[in-house]
Formats: sequence, structure tokens, C-alpha cells
Amino acid sequence: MRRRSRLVSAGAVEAGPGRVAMAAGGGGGGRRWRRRMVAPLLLVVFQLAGAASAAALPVVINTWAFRKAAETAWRVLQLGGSELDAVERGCGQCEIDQCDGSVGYGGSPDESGETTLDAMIMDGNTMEVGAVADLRRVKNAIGVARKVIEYTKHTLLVGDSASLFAVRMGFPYEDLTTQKSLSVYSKWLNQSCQPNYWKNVVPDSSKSCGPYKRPEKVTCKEEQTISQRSVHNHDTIGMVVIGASGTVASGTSTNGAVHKIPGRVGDSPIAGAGSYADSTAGGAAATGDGDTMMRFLPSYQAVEYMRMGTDPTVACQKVISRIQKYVPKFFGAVICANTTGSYGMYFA
Ligand code: SD4
Repeated sequence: MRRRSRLVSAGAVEAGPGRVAMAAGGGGGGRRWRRRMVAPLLLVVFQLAGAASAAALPVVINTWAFRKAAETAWRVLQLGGSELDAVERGCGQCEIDQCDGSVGYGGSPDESGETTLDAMIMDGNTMEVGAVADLRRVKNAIGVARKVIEYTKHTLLVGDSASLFAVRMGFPYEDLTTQKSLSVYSKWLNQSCQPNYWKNVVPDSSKSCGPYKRPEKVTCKEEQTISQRSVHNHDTIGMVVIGASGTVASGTSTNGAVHKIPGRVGDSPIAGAGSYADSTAGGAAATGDGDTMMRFLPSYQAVEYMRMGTDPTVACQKVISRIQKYVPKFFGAVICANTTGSYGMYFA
């Protein structure tokens, strides 16, 4: 198919039995990011090569140029692991590697300097989801998310209680702060806590640090642009794995938004927002401005478009366009794959 060959030709290399593609493509909206980024790579794909049909299974796709994550997931499948295992290990690889500083420990310190993690994993056969948000002092967030599926009847655990659950499941308590996250934090303090995510508070959050409070008389200023967010602080891993029999699994892992207000949870651990998997249709995952994306459930919507027969690239495009109608300055990306192994992406 035209779409796939375009992706594959955007820097494809052969790797073992699989075909690997790294793509920068997207569409009209992509131009903005392209200008801001050097060599943008927003999708890595591992797919069985040499198939006669246009698409082939299994396929592993993930956001950004996190190739090692895709390789790890691919290897898990080759060794007979499940699609869920592949997603867990693939995203877990990024947590170990601290991919782009946006996944795992030591990245995106919040306003108190602490790194906290959000992750989810979804089984497209059973529609079970395990997720953790605002997870503290535990590194392997997606591993803990998987345990939520395996050992609880819940879907999402948060904060210190999620950490306690993790310890009960055998994960060690570890300090997620590093020299690097400390220095990002102290630089931010030294520049009067700019940028930050507050608005309409006193003292003026565009000029000084908190603590902030509500003003006596509210004068709503125009919302500050989200210029504080950039591709440099939003590189979540989102992964979709479709096994040889069409079983779909998906997952995400992130340390969220740098300088976030403590307690903030983004889209990544929210089913349908960060990712979605349905073995009767396909899978999708998102990266970007989670505070906006979680209002639109783009991953769910993209999967539903694919269920109706929409091409994956078009499905991704439609959900991004819908968000842009309400939030013109929105930036983010969605990756999509259907159960035949066709895949696509779009970003704004
Ligand atoms: C968030 N969506 O917490 C995540 C960040 C992200 O690529 O996707 N970065 O808002």
C-alpha cells in the first residue's frame, strides 16, 4: 500500500526477520514540529518482512525513535512471549533507558523536584487495563501496571498507595531523582519557576514562584500559551503490538510533563487516551500534550475509526484534527495499527 511504503522508505533498515521503519511523516500538521526538531522520528515499526500481502503480522509500533524498545518487544514475540509481554518489556526497556528523559526515573521533575510516573497496559482480547498514575519511588511503572491486571480487580491505582501496592508486588522502593533531574529543578527555581502550569493566581505565576492562591477578585487573563511545553518535554513511549493471530495489546509509560503541579496525571495512564487496544479492530497510542488529549480520548476514537474500516493513517489524522478544532495550538501525535498489520500515524 502506498502509505506503508512511504513509511518504510523514510529510513527503513532490515533487521533480522523483521522489517523496521522509522518515520517522520504525518501530514500538514507535521510541518510545525519538523521545523522545531532536528531529524524528527515519531514512529518506529517492526513488522514481518517479505509477506506477499500489503500488510503483515506480527507488527510492533511505538512512538518516537525508541528503537531499542521496539527491538525488545519484537524479541519477546520471537521467543514466544505474548503481546502483553511484548508491550510490557518494550515500554519497560524505555524506563530502563530513560528514553529522552521523558520515560522512567530522573526526568520531568515536578514543582517539588520529584519525578513521578504514569503508565498503562491494555489487553485487546479481554479489554482489561492495568494502570498506575503519580507513582512514586518505583521505577518499573508499566510492570506495576501489569500487576494491577494480574492481581487486582481494579484498573487504575494512584500516588503513594500505588507505590505501596508495587512494594507488595515485589518492586523495590528506589529514589527516582538523579543529578540531572535535580539540576533541571534548580535551574527552574532560579528562573522564578518559569514556565509553569498555573493561571489566574496570585502572585502572578508568569513572573514568580508560588505558593499561589486564588486572588480575592478573579480577573481571568487569557490562558498562557503552552509554549512551556515542547517536544523536548513530551516524549512518552506509546506502543501497539499486534501478534501473528491478530491479538492486540497496547501500553504507555511516561514521567509526564516537566514542572507539572504535584498530583497532575496526564493522558498516558488513561485507557482510550494514552492508548487503546481491541483485538477486533486495532490499537492506538498517543504522545504529546496530555492535559488536552485526555479530554478527547484520541486512542479510543482512532480504534473505533479503524473498526469502521478507516485506514490507520486517516484514523490518526481524524482524531488529531478533531482536537485541533478546539485547541488550535495543540501538539501531539497518534500512532495507529489495525488487525491486518497496516499502520499509520499523524501529528500536529
Ligand atoms: C503527558 N502525554 O503526560 C504525556 C507526555 C507525552 O510525549 O506524551 N510525552 O502529558
